[in-house]
Order: sequence, then structure tokens, then C-alpha cells
Amino acid sequence: MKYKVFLVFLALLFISSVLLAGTKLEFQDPKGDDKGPGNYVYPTDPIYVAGSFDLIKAEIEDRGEEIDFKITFNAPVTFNWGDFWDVQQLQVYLDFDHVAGSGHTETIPGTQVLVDAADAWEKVVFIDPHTVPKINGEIGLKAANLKNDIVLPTKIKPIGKSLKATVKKSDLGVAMDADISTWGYGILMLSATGFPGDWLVLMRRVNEYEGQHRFGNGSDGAGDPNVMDMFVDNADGSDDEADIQYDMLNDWKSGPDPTDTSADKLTVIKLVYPK
Ligand SMILES: [Ca+2]
Ligand SMILES: [Ca+2]
Ligand SMILES: [Ca+2]
Repeated sequence: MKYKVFLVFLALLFISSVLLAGTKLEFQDPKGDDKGPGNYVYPTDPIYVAGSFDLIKAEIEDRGEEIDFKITFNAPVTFNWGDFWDVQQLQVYLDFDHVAGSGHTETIPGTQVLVDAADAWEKVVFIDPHTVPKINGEIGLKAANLKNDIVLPTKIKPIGKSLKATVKKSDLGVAMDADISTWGYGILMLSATGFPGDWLVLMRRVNEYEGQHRFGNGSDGAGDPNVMDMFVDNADGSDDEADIQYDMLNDWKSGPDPTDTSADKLTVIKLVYPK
């Protein structure tokens, strides 16, 4: 009898771990809000195809030893330049514990937003089209203090209008049975560039006026977020989430000089927690 109970217990344990391994989260984002705080415009070069920075959906799937992050936007991935794809840079900030003050509030240098201390993050997945040596070189030079918490995927696969990044749980430093539905997610869309200059980790700047390779309607200084789109609130894709994003990304001040950041005030963002 006891043996039978034990067998049932083992079976339940197996089923629950299989169920956890299959956990899949889906976030939605409204179309047409790929303008940061509400007014940003794309660079003028035709390589920046309309919709390229417009987040639509994120699917996050626990596959046991790995987690897949499939992020979909509103234009096909293109391959005209760069080491891999052309224009997108994605950052996925992960808050494992949702304990106020536990984790980082600063973001990767050049992103130019802060994360609310209540949502402080433990790891960020960095999805960028440059080679791993180039990315690691930039991180070592410009983000040494965050180096241990910036995680590169083991594999990134462009699929149509999506990039699917595979990340090892061991690289995130989490247990194999970690429950991804309890984490917070800050998924940001930026633009990648191989020539970022100064202290920016491979992201393209927003300036006051748009140019061939610069976004417009921000500031020539460094206080404005270089983020075009993000998931917010419940991430159910309802229209009000555009306004929530615009408000969240709009509370910044910038001096005129990108090398003098003393007058800058960065805006503060909140992460998304699955319901
Ligand atoms: Ca969007
Ligand atoms: Ca945390
Ligand atoms: Ca959005």
C-alpha cells in the first residue's frame, strides 16, 4: 500500500515538473506605438522599414534546461548589413524575486531609462546582431559593473517578423524548476548600431532631429530614452497600453551635451508581471 502511494507521489512529481517545463507566457503590445514617449520618428534611411521597431507579441517558453524568448514585431527581419540581422536590438530585463531594492535599477549604458526599485532586475538577456566577441568587448569596456548580469543567448534565430533567442537557465543562474510565470519582464526595443560611440553599448541614438541613421524628436543630449517600444502594464495589447508607455518613457530631462550627463534625469519604467 505504502509503495502504491509512493508511486502515485512519483507520478504526480513527474507530471508537475513536466507541466512546469512547458510553461508558456504570451504578451501582446498595441500596433503603432513604436515612437518611444509618443513622438519619436524613425531615421530616414530606407533600411529602417516601417514597423521594424513596433513590438507586437512576446512568447516566452520554458523548455526545461533552456528558455525561448520569441519576440515579434511588425516588419520582417532584414539582412542587408551587420553581422547577422540589420536594425533591431532587444533587451529583456528579468526580475526573479519582486522584492523592492533587490537587484539593479540601472540599465545597459545607452538605454537611458531606469527600472523602478520595486521591480529591480537580476539578469538581462541581450539580443543584438553583432558578433559575440564584439558584444563582449563593448560590455567589458562600457558596462563592466553589470557584466555578470548581462546574459547572451546561446542561439538567436530570425523567423519572419520574429527573433527567437534561446537562453540557458544555467546562464541565468536559476534552478531548472524555476517558475517563469512568477518573474517580471522588461522587454525593450532599441536599434542596434556598430558605431555607437562614447559609452553606449551598441544602441542607436535618438536626436532632436531625425537623420539618415538617427531617430528624431528626442534630444541631442543623453537624457532621452533610446527605446522605441516596450511591453507595459498587463501586456494584453489593449490600446490604452500605448498611452501608458508614452507616459512611462516621457519623464526625462536632458542637457544639450551627450558627454555631460550631469543635467540629465532618466525616466523610470515598470516591468510586466504575468497575471
Ligand atoms: Ca507596439
Ligand atoms: Ca529583483
Ligand atoms: Ca508598446
